[in-house]
Amino acid sequence: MRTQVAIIGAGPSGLLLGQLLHKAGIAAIVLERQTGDYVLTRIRAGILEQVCIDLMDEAGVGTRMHKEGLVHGGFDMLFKGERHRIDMNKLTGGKNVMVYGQTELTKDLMDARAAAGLTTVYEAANVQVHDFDSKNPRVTYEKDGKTHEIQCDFIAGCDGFHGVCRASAPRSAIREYEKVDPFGWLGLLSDTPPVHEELIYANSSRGFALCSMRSETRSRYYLQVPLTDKVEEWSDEAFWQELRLRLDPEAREQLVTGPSIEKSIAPLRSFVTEPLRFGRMFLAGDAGHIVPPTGAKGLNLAATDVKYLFNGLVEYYQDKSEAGIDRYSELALKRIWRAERFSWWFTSLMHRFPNEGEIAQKFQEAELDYLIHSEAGSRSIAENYVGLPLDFGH
Ligand code: FAS
Ligand code: PHB
Repeated sequence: MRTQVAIIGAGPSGLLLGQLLHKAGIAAIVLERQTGDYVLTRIRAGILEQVCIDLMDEAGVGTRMHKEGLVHGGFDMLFKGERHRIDMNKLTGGKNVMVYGQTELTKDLMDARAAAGLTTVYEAANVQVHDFDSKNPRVTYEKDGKTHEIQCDFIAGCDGFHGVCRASAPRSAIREYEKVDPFGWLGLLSDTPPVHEELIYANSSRGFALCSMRSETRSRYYLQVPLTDKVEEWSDEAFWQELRLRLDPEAREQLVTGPSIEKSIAPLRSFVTEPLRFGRMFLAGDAGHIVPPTGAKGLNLAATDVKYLFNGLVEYYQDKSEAGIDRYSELALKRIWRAERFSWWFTSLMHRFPNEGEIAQKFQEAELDYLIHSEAGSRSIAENYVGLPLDFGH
């Protein structure tokens, strides 16, 4: 079988790239090791930056997002028992974010791909990438007891943090930067009305908490927990009890609890691969980098990697120029490191770090107090949270 671009991974990165390429008349096949249903069971991101929203529109899959997504112009920071609103819309000259779950975004992309009759091979086992340092890269995989081969011009490694593409890059050609945080996030999804109309990020002496949502009837909550915790050790009641202890009196009063429909613990890490290109194989999304979810950047970074890579591939096929694909890694990494820095900073500001003593909490509260009462400080948070423009240049 032959195609122009072989995309490994049917998460948001792979599916968004496939959809953009299709609209540009560039052929691509998506290979995914799981089933589509399994991909949709993973509860992940919830916040879309404007650049991601625009890309969904460019891919022609934004209808349900605009109908069901919730536009948010701000969020609350809770510390020392008091909430303070960051008015992103005012501080950024009118920018907002949208609450629209990654599950829904992925479903929209899956449905569009199926409706266009495009090939996605689910349950593709033992995917391997070959000869990506030549002009004739190949991908092999196993399905229904047979080994299949795809010849292509390019391989897009959209296969996430545990994928095969980054692992296949020559060790001598790759540099990996990593910082693992000494805690995780215990997430709970429930069909209960959100505790507040916008998100609440809480810095409490007991640990970080986040009150988010997926709609006006479905809530998403997170608690910072030790890495040694196991999700089965957390009953729903224990979760709600701990969340109450980390909230302010008003939110505690407003909180509507109910049975969890999903509960999981995610580790927090900062991770970046340099470069993001190995011959004719490119890494995009979590395959190339991971951010702690505090800044809601993971999914949005994946979307902008895809846009930069898509632009380069269009330039290659339509203008016969390699300038775009040559520039991909440098362009994407510039934006990636900005988001990594914000996500690390926000995580450091809001979480309890072991062995740092009570003085660390006092430092955090003093910084939060400064930021909330400084227009420059609040604007810095707002600008980073709504996301940098695609072509932010400097
Ligand atoms: P993904 O990991 O989503 O997709 C990669 C796909 O490749 C998967 O479907 C996988 O099955 C497939 N794959 C892997 N290896 C393969 C192989 N060898 N062959 C074929 N297919 C293969 N971001 C936020 O902004 N906010 C959050 O709250 C948040 N929470 C998260 C919680 C968890 C537990 C995790 C892991 C991530 C979270 N993220 C969050 C980040 C997340 O949203 C990612 O940024 C997003 O899924 C990136 O999308 P992809 O790059 O497509 O990677
Ligand atoms: C979510 O709703 O899953 C979410 C929102 C904001 C974050 C992280 C996760 O910073």
